[in-house]
Amino acid sequence: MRIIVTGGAGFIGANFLNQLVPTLPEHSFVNVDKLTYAANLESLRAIDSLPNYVLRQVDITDMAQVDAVFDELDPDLVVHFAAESHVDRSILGPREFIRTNIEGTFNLLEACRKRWSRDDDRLFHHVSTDEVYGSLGDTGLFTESTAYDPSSPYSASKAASDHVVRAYHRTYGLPVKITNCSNNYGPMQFPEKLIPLMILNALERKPLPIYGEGLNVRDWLYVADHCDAIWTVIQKGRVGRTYNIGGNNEKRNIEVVDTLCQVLAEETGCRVGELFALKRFVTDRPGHDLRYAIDASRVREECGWEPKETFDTGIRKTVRWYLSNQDWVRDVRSGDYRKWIDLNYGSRTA
Ligand code: TDX
Repeated sequence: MRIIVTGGAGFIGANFLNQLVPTLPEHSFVNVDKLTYAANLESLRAIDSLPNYVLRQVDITDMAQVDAVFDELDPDLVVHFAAESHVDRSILGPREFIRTNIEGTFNLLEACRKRWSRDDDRLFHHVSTDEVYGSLGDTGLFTESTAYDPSSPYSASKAASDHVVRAYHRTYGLPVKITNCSNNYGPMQFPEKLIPLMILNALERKPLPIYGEGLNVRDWLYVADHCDAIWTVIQKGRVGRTYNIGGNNEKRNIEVVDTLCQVLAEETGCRVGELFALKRFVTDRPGHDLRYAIDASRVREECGWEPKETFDTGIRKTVRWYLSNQDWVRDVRSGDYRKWIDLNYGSRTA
Protein backbone atom coordinates (compact mmCIF):
# COMPACT_ATOMS: atom_id res chain seq x y z
CA MET A 1 0.00 0.00 0.00
CA ARG A 2 0.96 3.62 -0.56
CA ILE A 3 0.19 5.41 2.69
CA ILE A 4 0.09 9.16 3.30
CA VAL A 5 0.50 10.07 6.96
CA THR A 6 -0.32 13.75 7.51
CA GLY A 7 1.31 15.43 10.50
CA GLY A 8 3.89 12.68 10.78
CA ALA A 9 6.48 14.98 12.35
CA GLY A 10 4.20 15.78 15.29
CA PHE A 11 3.97 13.77 18.49
CA ILE A 12 1.42 11.06 17.67
CA GLY A 13 2.22 10.93 13.95
CA ALA A 14 5.94 10.45 14.63
CA ASN A 15 5.26 7.68 17.13
CA PHE A 16 2.96 6.03 14.56
CA LEU A 17 5.65 6.19 11.84
CA ASN A 18 8.40 4.96 14.17
CA GLN A 19 6.24 1.97 15.09
CA LEU A 20 5.08 1.03 11.59
CA VAL A 21 7.72 1.97 9.00
CA PRO A 22 10.43 -0.49 10.16
CA THR A 23 7.99 -3.36 10.69
CA LEU A 24 6.01 -3.04 7.44
CA PRO A 25 8.58 -2.84 4.60
CA GLU A 26 5.91 -3.95 2.10
CA HIS A 27 4.11 -0.59 2.53
CA SER A 28 5.47 2.82 1.55
CA PHE A 29 4.91 5.70 3.95
CA VAL A 30 4.92 9.36 2.95
CA ASN A 31 4.96 11.86 5.76
CA VAL A 32 3.05 14.97 4.61
CA ASP A 33 3.84 17.67 7.15
CA LYS A 34 4.02 21.46 7.17
CA LEU A 35 6.82 21.32 9.79
CA THR A 36 5.33 23.84 12.20
CA TYR A 37 6.72 24.71 15.63
CA ALA A 38 5.49 21.37 17.04
CA ALA A 39 7.29 19.25 14.43
CA ASN A 40 10.72 17.87 15.16
CA LEU A 41 12.71 16.00 12.54
CA GLU A 42 14.81 14.51 15.35
CA SER A 43 11.72 12.41 16.12
CA LEU A 44 12.08 10.73 12.70
CA ARG A 45 15.82 10.12 12.70
CA ALA A 46 15.44 6.37 13.30
CA ILE A 47 13.40 5.92 10.11
CA ASP A 48 14.43 8.74 7.78
CA SER A 49 16.86 6.67 5.75
CA LEU A 50 14.63 3.61 5.37
CA PRO A 51 13.64 2.88 1.75
CA ASN A 52 9.88 2.81 2.49
CA TYR A 53 9.80 6.29 4.05
CA VAL A 54 9.89 9.83 2.63
CA LEU A 55 8.95 13.29 3.85
CA ARG A 56 7.13 15.94 1.81
CA GLN A 57 6.78 19.41 3.29
CA VAL A 58 3.18 20.36 2.47
CA ASP A 59 0.73 22.88 3.93
CA ILE A 60 -2.65 21.12 3.83
CA THR A 61 -4.49 24.45 3.85
CA ASP A 62 -3.10 25.03 0.32
CA MET A 63 -5.17 22.97 -2.15
CA ALA A 64 -2.55 23.26 -4.91
CA GLN A 65 0.06 21.67 -2.65
CA VAL A 66 -2.38 18.94 -1.61
CA ASP A 67 -3.27 18.20 -5.24
CA ALA A 68 0.39 18.01 -6.21
CA VAL A 69 1.26 15.50 -3.52
CA PHE A 70 -1.82 13.35 -4.28
CA ASP A 71 -0.97 13.38 -8.01
CA GLU A 72 2.57 12.32 -7.20
CA LEU A 73 1.73 9.60 -4.67
CA ASP A 74 -1.74 8.23 -5.50
CA PRO A 75 -2.30 6.93 -1.95
CA ASP A 76 -4.41 3.89 -1.03
CA LEU A 77 -4.63 5.04 2.57
CA VAL A 78 -4.53 8.48 4.20
CA VAL A 79 -4.00 8.60 7.95
CA HIS A 80 -4.81 12.16 8.95
CA PHE A 81 -3.01 13.33 12.10
CA ALA A 82 -2.14 16.88 10.99
CA ALA A 83 -3.78 19.39 13.30
CA GLU A 84 -3.15 22.31 15.56
CA SER A 85 -3.68 20.53 18.85
CA HIS A 86 -2.97 22.70 21.89
CA VAL A 87 -6.08 24.02 23.67
CA ASP A 88 -4.34 27.01 25.31
CA ARG A 89 -2.93 28.11 21.95
CA SER A 90 -6.42 27.89 20.44
CA ILE A 91 -7.70 30.22 23.17
CA LEU A 92 -4.98 32.80 22.54
CA GLY A 93 -5.05 32.48 18.71
CA PRO A 94 -7.92 30.50 17.21
CA ARG A 95 -7.48 31.33 13.50
CA GLU A 96 -4.82 28.73 12.72
CA PHE A 97 -7.01 26.07 14.32
CA ILE A 98 -9.98 26.85 12.10
CA ARG A 99 -7.77 26.94 9.01
CA THR A 100 -5.63 23.86 9.60
CA ASN A 101 -8.14 21.61 11.32
CA ILE A 102 -11.24 22.41 9.28
CA GLU A 103 -10.00 23.70 5.90
CA GLY A 104 -7.00 21.38 5.92
CA THR A 105 -9.20 18.34 6.50
CA PHE A 106 -11.61 19.57 3.85
CA ASN A 107 -8.80 19.89 1.28
CA LEU A 108 -7.63 16.33 1.96
CA LEU A 109 -11.19 15.00 1.63
CA GLU A 110 -11.59 16.88 -1.65
CA ALA A 111 -8.33 15.42 -2.93
CA CYS A 112 -9.65 11.91 -2.15
CA ARG A 113 -13.14 12.56 -3.56
CA LYS A 114 -11.72 13.84 -6.86
CA ARG A 115 -9.52 10.78 -7.35
CA TRP A 116 -11.20 7.81 -5.69
CA SER A 117 -14.21 5.94 -7.07
CA ARG A 118 -16.80 4.30 -4.79
CA ASP A 119 -15.64 0.73 -5.42
CA ASP A 120 -11.93 1.48 -4.85
CA ASP A 121 -10.46 -0.28 -1.85
CA ARG A 122 -9.09 2.90 -0.27
CA LEU A 123 -9.47 4.58 3.09
CA PHE A 124 -9.35 7.99 4.73
CA HIS A 125 -8.66 7.52 8.46
CA HIS A 126 -9.36 10.63 10.53
CA VAL A 127 -7.59 10.91 13.89
CA SER A 128 -9.64 12.94 16.36
CA THR A 129 -10.15 13.63 20.03
CA ASP A 130 -12.58 12.96 22.87
CA GLU A 131 -12.73 16.73 23.46
CA VAL A 132 -15.42 16.96 20.75
CA TYR A 133 -17.90 15.58 23.32
CA GLY A 134 -17.38 18.47 25.76
CA SER A 135 -17.21 17.86 29.49
CA LEU A 136 -18.54 15.12 31.75
CA GLY A 137 -19.68 15.65 35.33
CA ASP A 138 -18.48 13.37 38.10
CA THR A 139 -19.94 10.24 36.49
CA GLY A 140 -20.57 8.73 33.05
CA LEU A 141 -18.45 7.95 30.00
CA PHE A 142 -18.30 9.24 26.41
CA THR A 143 -19.68 6.71 23.93
CA GLU A 144 -19.67 7.03 20.15
CA SER A 145 -23.26 8.32 20.31
CA THR A 146 -22.62 11.06 22.90
CA ALA A 147 -23.73 14.41 21.40
CA TYR A 148 -20.94 16.75 20.32
CA ASP A 149 -20.57 19.74 22.65
CA PRO A 150 -17.07 21.20 22.23
CA SER A 151 -15.82 23.95 24.58
CA SER A 152 -12.62 25.42 23.07
CA PRO A 153 -11.79 26.73 19.60
CA TYR A 154 -9.53 23.66 19.31
CA SER A 155 -12.23 21.13 20.14
CA ALA A 156 -14.81 23.01 18.04
CA SER A 157 -12.45 22.83 15.05
CA LYS A 158 -11.94 19.09 15.56
CA ALA A 159 -15.71 18.59 15.96
CA ALA A 160 -16.30 20.44 12.68
CA SER A 161 -13.69 18.34 10.91
CA ASP A 162 -15.28 15.10 12.20
CA HIS A 163 -18.65 16.25 10.84
CA VAL A 164 -17.17 17.04 7.43
CA VAL A 165 -15.47 13.62 7.30
CA ARG A 166 -18.76 11.85 8.11
CA ALA A 167 -20.62 14.02 5.58
CA TYR A 168 -18.20 12.93 2.85
CA HIS A 169 -18.99 9.33 3.68
CA ARG A 170 -22.76 9.78 3.69
CA THR A 171 -22.94 12.11 0.70
CA TYR A 172 -20.21 10.86 -1.60
CA GLY A 173 -19.62 7.34 -0.27
CA LEU A 174 -16.00 8.20 0.58
CA PRO A 175 -14.54 5.30 2.62
CA VAL A 176 -13.69 6.85 5.99
CA LYS A 177 -13.12 5.81 9.59
CA ILE A 178 -12.77 8.07 12.63
CA THR A 179 -11.07 7.46 15.97
CA ASN A 180 -11.68 9.78 18.94
CA CYS A 181 -8.98 9.33 21.55
CA SER A 182 -8.37 10.50 25.10
CA ASN A 183 -5.25 12.37 26.30
CA ASN A 184 -2.01 10.89 24.99
CA TYR A 185 1.40 10.97 26.66
CA GLY A 186 4.76 9.39 25.95
CA PRO A 187 8.06 10.00 24.12
CA MET A 188 8.44 12.98 21.78
CA GLN A 189 5.48 15.02 23.06
CA PHE A 190 6.00 18.77 22.68
CA PRO A 191 6.53 20.30 26.14
CA GLU A 192 3.50 22.60 26.00
CA LYS A 193 1.27 19.69 27.12
CA LEU A 194 0.80 18.90 30.81
CA ILE A 195 3.04 15.85 31.24
CA PRO A 196 6.21 16.89 29.34
CA LEU A 197 5.89 20.47 30.61
CA MET A 198 5.87 19.24 34.21
CA ILE A 199 8.78 16.83 33.64
CA LEU A 200 11.00 19.48 32.07
CA ASN A 201 10.06 22.23 34.52
CA ALA A 202 10.69 19.92 37.49
CA LEU A 203 14.12 18.93 36.10
CA GLU A 204 15.03 22.64 35.89
CA ARG A 205 13.43 23.36 39.31
CA LYS A 206 10.97 25.76 37.66
CA PRO A 207 7.39 26.24 38.97
CA LEU A 208 4.82 23.54 38.10
CA PRO A 209 1.74 25.56 37.00
CA ILE A 210 -1.50 23.73 37.86
CA TYR A 211 -4.66 25.32 36.47
CA GLY A 212 -7.43 26.04 39.00
CA GLU A 213 -7.33 23.56 41.85
CA GLY A 214 -5.93 20.68 39.79
CA LEU A 215 -9.19 18.74 40.10
CA ASN A 216 -9.92 18.35 36.38
CA VAL A 217 -9.87 14.73 35.25
CA ARG A 218 -8.33 13.36 32.07
CA ASP A 219 -8.16 9.75 30.83
CA TRP A 220 -4.51 9.07 29.93
CA LEU A 221 -3.39 6.73 27.15
CA TYR A 222 0.22 5.84 26.34
CA VAL A 223 0.92 6.98 22.77
CA ALA A 224 2.11 3.54 21.55
CA ASP A 225 -1.26 2.10 22.56
CA HIS A 226 -3.05 4.84 20.62
CA CYS A 227 -0.95 4.15 17.50
CA ASP A 228 -1.68 0.45 17.84
CA ALA A 229 -5.41 1.24 18.15
CA ILE A 230 -5.38 3.33 14.96
CA TRP A 231 -3.64 0.59 12.95
CA THR A 232 -6.05 -2.01 14.37
CA VAL A 233 -9.10 0.09 13.41
CA ILE A 234 -7.66 0.64 9.92
CA GLN A 235 -7.43 -3.12 9.50
CA LYS A 236 -10.46 -4.37 11.40
CA GLY A 237 -12.88 -1.47 11.87
CA ARG A 238 -16.00 -0.94 9.77
CA VAL A 239 -15.98 1.72 7.05
CA GLY A 240 -18.07 4.78 7.95
CA ARG A 241 -17.78 4.04 11.64
CA THR A 242 -16.39 5.94 14.65
CA TYR A 243 -14.37 4.30 17.43
CA ASN A 244 -13.59 5.81 20.82
CA ILE A 245 -10.11 4.99 22.13
CA GLY A 246 -9.28 5.33 25.82
CA GLY A 247 -6.80 4.19 28.44
CA ASN A 248 -8.99 3.41 31.47
CA ASN A 249 -6.69 5.73 33.40
CA GLU A 250 -8.77 8.54 34.84
CA LYS A 251 -6.63 10.88 36.93
CA ARG A 252 -7.02 14.33 38.43
CA ASN A 253 -4.33 16.72 37.17
CA ILE A 254 -2.95 17.08 40.69
CA GLU A 255 -2.50 13.29 40.92
CA VAL A 256 -0.64 13.32 37.60
CA VAL A 257 1.73 16.03 38.83
CA ASP A 258 2.32 14.26 42.17
CA THR A 259 3.03 10.95 40.39
CA LEU A 260 5.50 12.69 38.06
CA CYS A 261 7.30 14.25 41.04
CA GLN A 262 7.57 10.85 42.70
CA VAL A 263 8.84 9.06 39.60
CA LEU A 264 11.31 11.86 38.85
CA ALA A 265 12.63 11.76 42.42
CA GLU A 266 13.15 7.99 42.15
CA GLU A 267 14.79 8.20 38.74
CA THR A 268 17.11 11.12 39.53
CA GLY A 269 17.78 10.47 43.21
CA CYS A 270 16.53 13.84 44.49
CA ARG A 271 14.14 14.43 47.40
CA VAL A 272 10.49 14.37 46.34
CA GLY A 273 9.71 17.26 48.74
CA GLU A 274 12.01 19.48 46.69
CA LEU A 275 9.82 18.82 43.61
CA PHE A 276 6.47 19.08 45.45
CA ALA A 277 7.55 22.55 46.60
CA LEU A 278 7.54 23.69 42.94
CA LYS A 279 3.75 23.23 42.59
CA ARG A 280 1.78 26.45 41.95
CA PHE A 281 -1.98 26.76 41.56
CA VAL A 282 -2.53 29.36 38.83
CA THR A 283 -5.47 31.05 37.07
CA ASP A 284 -7.69 28.47 35.41
CA ARG A 285 -8.07 27.90 31.66
CA PRO A 286 -11.25 29.63 30.37
CA GLY A 287 -13.93 27.06 29.48
CA HIS A 288 -11.84 24.33 31.16
CA ASP A 289 -13.61 20.97 30.71
CA LEU A 290 -13.99 19.22 34.06
CA ARG A 291 -13.71 15.58 33.12
CA TYR A 292 -13.12 13.32 30.12
CA ALA A 293 -13.62 9.56 30.27
CA ILE A 294 -14.02 7.06 27.47
CA ASP A 295 -16.14 3.98 26.97
CA ALA A 296 -13.87 1.99 24.64
CA SER A 297 -16.05 -1.13 24.48
CA ARG A 298 -16.76 -0.80 20.74
CA VAL A 299 -13.11 -0.95 19.68
CA ARG A 300 -12.50 -3.77 22.16
CA GLU A 301 -15.46 -5.87 21.01
CA GLU A 302 -15.30 -5.18 17.25
CA CYS A 303 -11.54 -4.95 16.76
CA GLY A 304 -10.04 -6.75 19.77
CA TRP A 305 -7.93 -3.74 20.85
CA GLU A 306 -6.95 -3.07 24.45
CA PRO A 307 -4.21 -0.84 25.89
CA LYS A 308 -1.04 -2.63 27.00
CA GLU A 309 0.45 0.01 29.32
CA THR A 310 -0.87 0.99 32.72
CA PHE A 311 -0.41 4.60 33.85
CA ASP A 312 2.45 3.54 36.14
CA THR A 313 4.42 1.71 33.44
CA GLY A 314 3.72 4.38 30.81
CA ILE A 315 4.71 7.29 33.04
CA ARG A 316 8.00 5.63 34.01
CA LYS A 317 8.86 4.96 30.35
CA THR A 318 8.01 8.58 29.53
CA VAL A 319 10.12 10.07 32.32
CA ARG A 320 13.08 7.85 31.32
CA TRP A 321 12.70 8.92 27.68
CA TYR A 322 12.91 12.63 28.55
CA LEU A 323 15.86 12.01 30.86
CA SER A 324 17.82 10.22 28.16
CA ASN A 325 16.88 12.46 25.21
CA GLN A 326 18.16 15.84 26.30
CA ASP A 327 19.27 16.68 22.71
CA TRP A 328 15.70 16.32 21.50
CA VAL A 329 14.55 18.54 24.37
CA ARG A 330 17.13 21.22 23.55
CA ASP A 331 16.00 21.16 19.89
CA VAL A 332 12.34 21.88 20.60
CA ARG A 333 12.91 24.52 23.24
CA SER A 334 13.89 27.22 20.78
CA GLY A 335 13.27 30.95 21.12
CA ASP A 336 9.67 30.42 19.96
CA TYR A 337 9.07 28.01 22.82
CA ARG A 338 10.25 30.61 25.34
CA LYS A 339 7.88 33.16 23.77
CA TRP A 340 4.98 30.73 24.22
CA ILE A 341 5.82 30.12 27.88
CA ASP A 342 5.84 33.89 28.51
CA LEU A 343 2.59 34.41 26.59
CA ASN A 344 0.61 31.61 28.28
CA TYR A 345 2.01 31.67 31.81
CA GLY A 346 3.17 35.28 32.17
CA SER A 347 -0.37 36.53 32.79
CA ARG A 348 -1.51 33.65 35.05
CA THR A 349 -1.44 34.69 38.68
CA ALA A 350 -0.54 32.20 41.36
O1 TDX B 1 0.40 24.04 32.40
C1 TDX B 1 -0.64 23.34 32.43
N1 TDX B 1 -1.29 23.18 33.61
C2 TDX B 1 -2.44 22.45 33.75
O2 TDX B 1 -3.01 22.34 34.84
C3 TDX B 1 -1.17 22.67 31.26
C4 TDX B 1 -0.48 22.81 29.94
C5 TDX B 1 -2.32 21.93 31.41
N2 TDX B 1 -2.96 21.84 32.60
C6 TDX B 1 -4.19 21.03 32.70
C7 TDX B 1 -5.26 21.35 31.68
C8 TDX B 1 -5.93 20.01 31.44
O3 TDX B 1 -6.95 19.80 32.40
O4 TDX B 1 -3.83 19.67 32.45
C9 TDX B 1 -4.82 18.99 31.66
C10 TDX B 1 -4.16 18.51 30.39
O5 TDX B 1 -3.85 19.65 29.63
P1 TDX B 1 -3.20 19.54 28.16
O6 TDX B 1 -1.96 18.74 28.23
O7 TDX B 1 -3.12 20.93 27.60
O8 TDX B 1 -4.29 18.65 27.41
P2 TDX B 1 -5.87 18.86 27.15
O9 TDX B 1 -6.26 20.28 27.24
O10 TDX B 1 -6.60 17.90 28.08
O11 TDX B 1 -5.98 18.36 25.64
C11 TDX B 1 -5.20 17.26 25.20
O12 TDX B 1 -5.93 16.08 25.08
C12 TDX B 1 -6.83 15.97 24.03
C13 TDX B 1 -4.50 17.58 23.88
O13 TDX B 1 -3.80 18.80 23.97
C14 TDX B 1 -5.47 17.59 22.76
O14 TDX B 1 -4.81 17.81 21.54
C15 TDX B 1 -6.18 16.28 22.71
O15 TDX B 1 -7.11 16.30 21.68
